[in-house]
Amino acid sequence: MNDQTPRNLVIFSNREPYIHAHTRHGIEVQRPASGLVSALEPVMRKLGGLWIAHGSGSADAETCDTSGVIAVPPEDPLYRLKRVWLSPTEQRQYYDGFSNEALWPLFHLAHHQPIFRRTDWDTYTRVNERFANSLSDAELSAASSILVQDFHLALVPQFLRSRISQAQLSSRIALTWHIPWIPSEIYKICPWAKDLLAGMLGADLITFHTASYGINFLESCERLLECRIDRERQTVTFKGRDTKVKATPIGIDPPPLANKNQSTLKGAIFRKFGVSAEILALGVDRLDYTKGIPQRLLAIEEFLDKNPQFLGKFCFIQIASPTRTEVTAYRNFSLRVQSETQRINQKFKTQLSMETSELKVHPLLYCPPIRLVLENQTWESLGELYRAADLCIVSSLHDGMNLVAKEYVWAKGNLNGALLLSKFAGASHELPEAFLFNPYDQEESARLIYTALTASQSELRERMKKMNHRVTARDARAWAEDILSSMTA
Ligand code: GDG
Repeated sequence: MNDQTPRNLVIFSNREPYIHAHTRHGIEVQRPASGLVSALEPVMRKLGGLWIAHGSGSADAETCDTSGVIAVPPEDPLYRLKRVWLSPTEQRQYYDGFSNEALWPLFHLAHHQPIFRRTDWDTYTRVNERFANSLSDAELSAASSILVQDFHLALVPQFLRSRISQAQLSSRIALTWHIPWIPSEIYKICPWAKDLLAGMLGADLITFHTASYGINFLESCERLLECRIDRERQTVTFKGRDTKVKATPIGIDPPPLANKNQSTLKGAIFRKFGVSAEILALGVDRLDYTKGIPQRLLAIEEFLDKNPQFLGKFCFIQIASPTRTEVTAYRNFSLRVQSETQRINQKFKTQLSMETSELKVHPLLYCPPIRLVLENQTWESLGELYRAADLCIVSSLHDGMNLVAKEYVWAKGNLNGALLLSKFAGASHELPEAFLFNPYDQEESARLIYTALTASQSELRERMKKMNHRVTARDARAWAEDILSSMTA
């Protein structure tokens, strides 16, 4: 073991915490917009160690040594990042294919048929093995805790396990699952359902964001594998080894926000996005079909149809950051959201200009009720939007947790605002004081927008206070430390 070998923590994730990219100004370091990275980075900074991830930046290879290692954070190195290289075909089959076209729709009940290709599965298996083997023998024997992140790397625990057993090491492995786990009747349509479970059970601990996902997982193991389930201890015994299953909801730890006045902020935001209104409603999502954006737009349309007194006063800004643009379903989804927005905005414009309309708004003063922003925002800009918004709508059709709900509550601090939150987002278990709704029920969703906008200030304050207390009490660091301590318990 040399000085550079980490003594303790190793993290595996698909996404890297620092990306080096060629830009007009030379090589720049970028931080990805990822809840997972922001939850684990503070822990890695504190404990030091090794983070293994896919080297995805255009200048990644030039900025690290011959074994793919670079010390980070670049300005003040505290741990090592080791990059795993993938060919364009591997990236297409392992990431776009099996991860995003098969597992993602499979685990989100959002009515998108998963696409299972044998070539994608084979590459997924090979890439998972490559990730596991990128940890050298010396690094493996020095690692006491290994944290494997999410569904892209479900087989890594099994590949590591065989090396750990052979070398008779005491390293412990946790797999943290960030998306839902579905009932076994649906899960078993995956042609490699058993292999995936066996891969995961190489871990000592598997965490989910809610207890119900853990229950579904135990049931999948029971139905598909020859194993023993102990529901009291929440363990699966498979091939003579125990894996503990635990609900460990992820928390957030965003950077601080400048303390600006809410109405000044709102004015600045309306100017920035070229809209004018009194009420600011907000949506922030990756442009993903699981987030229920079209359902949200239709609910807003029905709300305005039924409550035309809000026309001209209400503006909904949807931040929709482009994501997985290599996947056809995502490109089609983006077009659908754009055309739905145009249709709704045009409909109300036409309605207002009709002679019979009771609401006389001069065409030059007409402000479309929906502003769709298809660009990634800085954290500062997001924080300001959260703080200024009177209403934040999270309408996921299914979501492991949903950090946007927590970020809105966190950014509000002691200010008032209303959170409309899907019952099918994991966050709804921790935030029952939100206005909870079924995003498939358009009538209920529209009614709830009205209810939230007309609720008394004292009701909003009560609800927000309770949620804010819970979100700030259990941050990202608490989540990671909970996992680390459960691994050794
Ligand atoms: C997966 C699970 C689970 C969004 N747009 C911008 C931006 N974001 C940030 C948000 C938030 C994150 O991205 C999105 O997190 P979510 O939790 O909402 O959703 P997923 O990306 O699907 O995450 C999810 C999560 O893993 C963690 O376990 O909660 O259920 O699906 O932090 O703020 N950030 C910036 N600019 C943007 O335009 N900077």
